[in-house]
Amino acid sequence: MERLPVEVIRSLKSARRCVILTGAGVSVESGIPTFRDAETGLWTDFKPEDVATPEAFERYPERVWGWYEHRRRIIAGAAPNAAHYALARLEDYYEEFCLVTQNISGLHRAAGSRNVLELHGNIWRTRCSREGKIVDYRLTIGEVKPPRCACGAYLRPDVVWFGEPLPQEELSQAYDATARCQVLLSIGTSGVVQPSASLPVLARQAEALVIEVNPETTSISAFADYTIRGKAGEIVPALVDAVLS
Ligand code: BV8
Repeated sequence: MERLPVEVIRSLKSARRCVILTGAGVSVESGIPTFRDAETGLWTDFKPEDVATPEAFERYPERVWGWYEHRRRIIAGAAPNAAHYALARLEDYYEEFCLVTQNISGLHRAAGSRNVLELHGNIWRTRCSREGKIVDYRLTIGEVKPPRCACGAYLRPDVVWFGEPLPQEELSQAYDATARCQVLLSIGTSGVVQPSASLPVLARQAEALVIEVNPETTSISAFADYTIRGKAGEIVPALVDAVLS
């Protein structure tokens, strides 16, 4: 594992307000494929516009529901990894701490993180595609036809598809926390999807220190003061241990 820059530890230790941004890469060590890693990415078989849009659900409800079923099955077999648990340990160190995630698996909360903003929703929540209300539907893994709401419309995963707005409350809390933070740690995101990918830029503009943990270079790397190349499951626990020691 790459040596952790002393300045990174010093800055994380001295900061009082911290924002974490996570993407699919933080869950790789939990066995959940990322979206864009070519050989394993979930999109390998589909293009985002094929399955993660309201139009796709309108045209092929069973294909879209089936794809989320497939992902629920993968996530149901996954547990939080050392990176998730380390971030949960870090939360109480700061006066202000906000974990902003693009992931829909719920693994951060399962690991004990409390102040989590799910910008793209949650795969375990289901809502009526017509009324928009959350429906307490007992999901059975393997069901390939989307169930129907009492109103007759299809139920859908309560996630944010391309072309759909992000949840206003979570997004404005994420912007506020980012504007106030002294350090933003971006973990396991390619920085492709907007508006989530703009948070490191906003943090930089707010003169916060931006640190990236990712095995690859991403579009966020250009805005990062420090890029730590490596796996979240190894780097993040080492970072947190150093901060809390
Ligand atoms: C909106 C659904 C407006 C749930 C997802 C501005 C500029 C350009 C485009 C746009 C823009 N504004 C809007 C857009 C369009 C679009 C967009 O961003 N398109 C992109 C493709 C260009 N954005 C939207 O449509 C958003 N909506 O802005 O609406 C609006 C306003 C009002 C009214 C109407 C409309 C909605 C975006 C949300 C889309 N939904 N998911 C689901 O099925 O999951 S996005 C999807 O991508 C997931 O949520 C995922 O989390 C997210 C981001 O991907 P990453 O998490 O970064 O995953 P990725 O595979 O890309 O990268 C993984 C990384 O991990 C890699 O870097 C890899 O190196 C690294 N890694 C690998 N192994 C490890 C690791 N890191 C650490 N450790 C390891 N071991």
